[in-house]
Amino acid sequence: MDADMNQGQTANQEQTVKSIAPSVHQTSNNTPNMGGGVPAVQYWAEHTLSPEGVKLWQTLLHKSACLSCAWGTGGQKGGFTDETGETMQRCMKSVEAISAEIQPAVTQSYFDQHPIASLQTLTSLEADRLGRLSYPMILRAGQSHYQRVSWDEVYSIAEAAFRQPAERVASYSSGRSSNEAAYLLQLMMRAMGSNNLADCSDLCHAPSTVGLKQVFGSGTSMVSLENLRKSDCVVLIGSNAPANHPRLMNELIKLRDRGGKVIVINPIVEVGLVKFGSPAFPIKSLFTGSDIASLYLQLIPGSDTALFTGIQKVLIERDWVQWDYLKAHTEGWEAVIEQVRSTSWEAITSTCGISQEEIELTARVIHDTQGVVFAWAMGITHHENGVDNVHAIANTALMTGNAGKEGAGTMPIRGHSNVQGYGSMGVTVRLKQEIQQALEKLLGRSLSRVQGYDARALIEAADAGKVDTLICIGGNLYAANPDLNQAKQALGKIETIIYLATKPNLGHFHGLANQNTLIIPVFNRFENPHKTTVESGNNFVRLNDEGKTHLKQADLISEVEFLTELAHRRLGDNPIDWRKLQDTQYVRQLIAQTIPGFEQMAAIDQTQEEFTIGGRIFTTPHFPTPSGKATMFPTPLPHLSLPTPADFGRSDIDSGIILTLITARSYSQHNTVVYKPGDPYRGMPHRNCILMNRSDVKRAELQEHQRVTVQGDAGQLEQVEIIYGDVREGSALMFYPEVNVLFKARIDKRCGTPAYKRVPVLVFAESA
Ligand SMILES: Nc1nc2c(c(=O)[nH]1)N[C@H]1C(S)=C(S)[C@@H](COP(=O)(O)OP(=O)(O)OC[C@H]3O[C@@H](n4cnc5c(=O)[nH]c(N)nc54)[C@H](O)[C@@H]3O)O[C@H]1N2
Ligand SMILES: Nc1nc2c(c(=O)[nH]1)N[C@H]1C(S)=C(S)[C@@H](COP(=O)(O)OP(=O)(O)OC[C@H]3O[C@@H](n4cnc5c(=O)[nH]c(N)nc54)[C@H](O)[C@@H]3O)O[C@H]1N2
Ligand code: SF4
Ligand SMILES: [Mo]
Repeated sequence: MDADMNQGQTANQEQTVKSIAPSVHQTSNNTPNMGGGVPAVQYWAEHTLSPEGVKLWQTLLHKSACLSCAWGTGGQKGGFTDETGETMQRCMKSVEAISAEIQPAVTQSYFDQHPIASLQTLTSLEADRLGRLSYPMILRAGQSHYQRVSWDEVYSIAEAAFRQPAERVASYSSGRSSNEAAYLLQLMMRAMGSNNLADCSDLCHAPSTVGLKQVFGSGTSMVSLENLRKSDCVVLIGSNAPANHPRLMNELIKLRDRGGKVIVINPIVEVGLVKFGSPAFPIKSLFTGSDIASLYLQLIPGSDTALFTGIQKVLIERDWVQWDYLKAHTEGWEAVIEQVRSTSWEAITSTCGISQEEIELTARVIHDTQGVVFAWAMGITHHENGVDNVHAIANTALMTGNAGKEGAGTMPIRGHSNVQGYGSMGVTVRLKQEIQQALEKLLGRSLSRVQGYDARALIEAADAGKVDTLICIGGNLYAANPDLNQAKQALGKIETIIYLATKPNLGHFHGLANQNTLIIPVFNRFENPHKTTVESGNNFVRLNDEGKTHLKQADLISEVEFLTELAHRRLGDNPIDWRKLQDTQYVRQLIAQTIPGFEQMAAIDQTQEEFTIGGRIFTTPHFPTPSGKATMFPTPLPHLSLPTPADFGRSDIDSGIILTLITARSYSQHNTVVYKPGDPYRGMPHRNCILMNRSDVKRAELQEHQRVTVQGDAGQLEQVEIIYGDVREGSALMFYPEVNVLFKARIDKRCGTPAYKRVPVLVFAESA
């Protein structure tokens, strides 16, 4: 095709593309007409100019990675730089996270005066606002209050607890802490003979890790930030990046500026994905906003596999498949092509709710662009068929030759700021063989081959009375799980739970052990007395400088010190000299020695050179699989049926509606920790709201602002206010963690991740 023709076609196509890009609907009187914008800067200004401002600025400038998301801003080149050295890269989410960490300490008299029954009435926001934890505490069986406890007693309880049989001890972790703490945690657990290393990633991107590993032999993003900047199309699937990865929005703005396209796939029209006002471009973007989506596909939740099968069907029908690439660089493609061919258009469009015409247009945009990056988050992974979703995306990338070249590839957008580092360090129930062998060499004996518990399996095992001891390095295992009542009951059967945390959260008050619940207050990333490292979602390792805490007379400990001391007491000094590892330099030496791709860690203390992990970024189509080729897997279409009122045991009600509930984050929370009650960008004034499509509300004979009951298969929430939103008909949105009381866990069995984004609920009027 000659260049002119090509250009003509692109211009026409741009028009059509625009026609299905949404304009911003004012779904509620007060919703802003773009994401980001002035409120984000106002928040910045209010906080940085307030009395806490000095401390906040010191922290922002501290040479350490941002605490919040895995986009990974900050580090040795200063708090504001990304890995390419570009500055002005800290968003208000970072300020939000720091503000919470620089609160004063909760006083001892507070815990002396408030029994556990009173602490259990606190909301997530109230628990976080209590302030920082500053001394070790214990809640003993039969007692009503958390009490201060000496370090001697802490260690003697912990040591005894870890003398239980190895299969009855477990850990859970959340990727806020360092690579060094992660490495020590798994080394200690494995040295004790336990593989029970549950991690928040089990509830998050495990389907990406499992799915990508099967296809490409590597479970992380294959796209570097530099490569993202060379792409001319980003397909953004199931991500609310304006709230959860704000600096990614700058990349999308730059992409649109250079003539690239953004295809958004999401059942909800998120205002910031239509238009985003970025403080990084004050003149161009902040006040008027920049267009983000060129094409917005508002599909039925849980149907992404069907949509991608449709895109692949167009590629086959129009002969747009890169056959030479497929034959040379992939295996298993025949079965995938056959499956797509034999799937009818009717099945595809009725499953995903997107017309054939729209799917054809989408395929054309992907076909017409040079480098396509497929990026996704929880909208893809939080499903019973999460791994299929990931396979379907990877298949599309492979059929169009968009894997293993510059400016293209598959890019899971990771969650917590060091969640990926936790996986790399071996905190996983799917340990890589190379690491296993290296650890065996280090420990001088073979490791247990018993399958460990992932986060869901841990809850089930605890509920079945099979766990005696649990150590939690951060996180909130209680509130992050589906079915809060089950989570509480399960944790309540564990004899000893040790929580290492910076701030109190709901888990510390509801996730109580049968005998002893210990809370160990720890330094956060910018306070640690030693250097640490973390890994961003783009596979970039950052070095964090030592720091100091603002808390006066606090009795904090570093995660590294606690773990090494516990390991020393429990395991002695042979073959690992645990106390020597309190100096994190030595931990980095072990990491360099045993974790593939981390060889440069050996010199980082001398060079201070942050680095991209070896063997992860692919710019040529050779992958770390036995054959060097990618493996393709057929992806069956999901059967998306809904229950009936009778299934909820509610044949008594004659009004109401059954909806597919998406459970997600508001614009002002970090996972289970709520920073502000409402969500202005979705017009939701408080947390007990349900965002519904106007026509569903009418169909159910309900009204906006009416208070309703929302019932799932595990529980119900009452007095929930209906808010109109641009949600796909038949679905709705509510906020986690509160909503976790509603439903039981349905998981993708290949990775254990719960279907948080497709929860069947019955919504009905209170009077019914
Ligand atoms: N400020 C802030 N930043 C964070 C976090 C935070 O809580 N606050 N959490 C961190 C963590 S751990 C994570 S995992 C990430 C989470 O980042 P996201 O994945 O962006 O978070 P969610 O709020 O779960 O939003 C999921 C999006 O997927 C869409 N979606 C729901 N169902 C489907 C579906 O079936 N298909 C498609 N295509 N889309 C769907 C929803 O409408 C929503 O826009 O953010 C990280 N960053
Ligand atoms: N319904 C529903 N449920 C979900 C989700 C959803 O979308 N919907 N999302 C899931 C996802 S993606 C995830 S990742 C999980 C999140 O689950 P978790 O990671 O378990 O939970 P967080 O709320 O991130 O944990 C926050 C706590 O970590 C502690 N903390 C913070 N910084 C540090 C530190 O430096 N060191 C230590 N030791 N502790 C620290 C603080 O005490 C804070 O209260 O939730 C999952 N649950
Ligand atoms: S995008 Fe993520 S890593 Fe970057 S400043 Fe914002 S919260 Fe921090
Ligand atoms: Mo996550």
